[in-house]
Amino acid sequence: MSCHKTVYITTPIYYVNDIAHIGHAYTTIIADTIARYSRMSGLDTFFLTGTDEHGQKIEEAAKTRGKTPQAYADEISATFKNLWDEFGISYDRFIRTTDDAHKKGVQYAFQKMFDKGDIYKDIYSGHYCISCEAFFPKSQLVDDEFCPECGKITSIVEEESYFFRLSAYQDKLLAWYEENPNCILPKSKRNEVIRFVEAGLEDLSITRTSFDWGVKLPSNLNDPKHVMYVWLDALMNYLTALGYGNDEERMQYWPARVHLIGKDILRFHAIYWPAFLMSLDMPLPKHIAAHGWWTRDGQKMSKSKGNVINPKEVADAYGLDNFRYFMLREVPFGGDGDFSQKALIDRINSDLGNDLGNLLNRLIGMSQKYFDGKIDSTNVAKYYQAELDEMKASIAKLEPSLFEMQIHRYLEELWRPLSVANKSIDKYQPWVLMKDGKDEEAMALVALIANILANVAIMLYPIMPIATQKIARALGFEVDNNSWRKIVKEEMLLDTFVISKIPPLFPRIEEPLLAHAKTSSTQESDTTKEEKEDKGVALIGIDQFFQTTLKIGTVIEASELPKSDRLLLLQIDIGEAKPRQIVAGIKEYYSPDSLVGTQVCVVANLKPAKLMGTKSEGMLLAAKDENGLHLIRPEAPKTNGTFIK
Ligand code: ME8
Repeated sequence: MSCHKTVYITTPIYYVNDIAHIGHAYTTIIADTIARYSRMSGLDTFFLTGTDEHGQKIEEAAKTRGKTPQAYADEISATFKNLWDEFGISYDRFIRTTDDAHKKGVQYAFQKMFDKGDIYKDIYSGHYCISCEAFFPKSQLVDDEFCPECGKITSIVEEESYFFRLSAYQDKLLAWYEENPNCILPKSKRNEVIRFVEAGLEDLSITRTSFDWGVKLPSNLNDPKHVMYVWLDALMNYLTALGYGNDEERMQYWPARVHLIGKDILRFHAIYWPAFLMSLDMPLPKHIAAHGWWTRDGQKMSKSKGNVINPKEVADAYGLDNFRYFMLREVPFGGDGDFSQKALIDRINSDLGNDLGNLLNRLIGMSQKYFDGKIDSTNVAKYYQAELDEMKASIAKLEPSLFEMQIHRYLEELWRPLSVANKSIDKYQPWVLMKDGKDEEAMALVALIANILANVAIMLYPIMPIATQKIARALGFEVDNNSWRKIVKEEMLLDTFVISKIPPLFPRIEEPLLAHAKTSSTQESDTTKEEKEDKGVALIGIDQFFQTTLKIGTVIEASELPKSDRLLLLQIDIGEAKPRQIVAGIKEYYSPDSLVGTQVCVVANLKPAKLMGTKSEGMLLAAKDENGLHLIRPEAPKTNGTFIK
């Protein structure tokens, strides 16, 4: 990390098309963790989050709820802000793209790019995915019409549009990636971006005329029918939040130390954003860090899929700090993680309860029993230098891993001193030392444990701010810049101190506390408690069922997929212009010939996938038990393309 005096940390600004789920909480908690560490270590820190409120997706979401986009955005934006407040997220500013100052700043930037000659007017004709709010050239579409990101059908747009000369920035972008090996984290993601840019960039359409809900162009362009492309509007928030194009009050925080995002929006941040910044002659962010997805049963959790888990429900049941620890410890940054209550409970009982909580309880017990709670560290180094050194070596490794987003490593490393402490108690047995009259040595051991816990409490504070403050207070100090500097930076031991008794911090959890950790905003409100608890199976609303499009089709061609023992390649007429190609794992049960001419049930809106290198555009319904696998078929012939309800 380069040495900046200020640290600017951002989360994505979240769309207001529905309330937050644990994916959003994850990004925000990582950002909060870094902001807290940064402040604790004395750096001048600015942490930004907020909501992204314009665009076609929001306009449509508001319309279906019979609200104006502004009223709808106000409502949902408040739910995000309230959630972060309840979670104690330490943001310095919550920006909304409907703020006047933001809109002014975006117009200012547009004008600057226009004056520079980077914006021109033309006709856009091509495909647009409303769900991703993204244009895709035909070459990237799946099957000429489906979105390569989310698999939904794209709409064809042909309208007058202003374009940003993205193509002119291709070489400069490649040079930036080249010269800044850590600009995109994790590094594997940087390679993906480089390959994408090397394949060639097309100019980017940055205005729309077919709807209204967006920032208007600067008035002197005199083109009132255009609104700005939502991603141009949204990305600019990182600058306008600092006063760009207005009072410039907080511009000293630019460039950002890190833009934290999920991998779904890497392209916008790693390609468009630096290109816009180059056009504006602004310095580029130090890091764009893209984490993986939280999945549910292997599927990306998303508002549109309706398979989301409500972070508040989890935090209320299991404790906010425990939830924060779990999310950051469970998944290596950049990787995907499947949410399960079992994994959460294991982390709480084992890492927090056994390793940390019990250690604190043992310390409290020993210090009360042998020394009336009064401890001093005078002789720690005399008896336990090796243990102290081991602890210091671990603590010294932590800071760099945090800023490189290796937070799971950070936590892994932070647990080593705990293990040193737990092992030391078992090895040196303070009760034996006391019995043998070695009080000084026993005191030093208890003080060693207390000092290890003090270091761990400080370094764990950014992740678990509540519990660690309790640990620190039990040891007689507060976690703050002062204690961080003395204990962590200057490696000083605690002086004479009194250990006070506190109730156990991590009581053991025996079984899942949530009947099913699931709440999606709108559908869930109709679900009764009894329904929720029904056999522990996640119940869905009718809307969710209808998110799956099921159709009747007829197999018109079938063949074996070369080199596969399991797969058949089928062409199925489901009443569309072209047959669907489906790769199905039914070779053991059906010969290709026996299938041709028969009817099947097809999942028709599944995101296309590749199986053994062959594209598959759907799935067949089948049932398998001890009598083998059988396809599900209509009882009587049905017209191809008939919907199954
Ligand atoms: O993309 N797992 O907003 P958004 C992990 N408005 N993180 C997830 C997740 C999941 N399953 N689902 C969402 C937008 N996220 C734009 C951003 S920024 C200038 C504009 C998190 O509401 C993750 O951080 O769709 C992801 O990048 C973000 O939410 C997308 O939020």
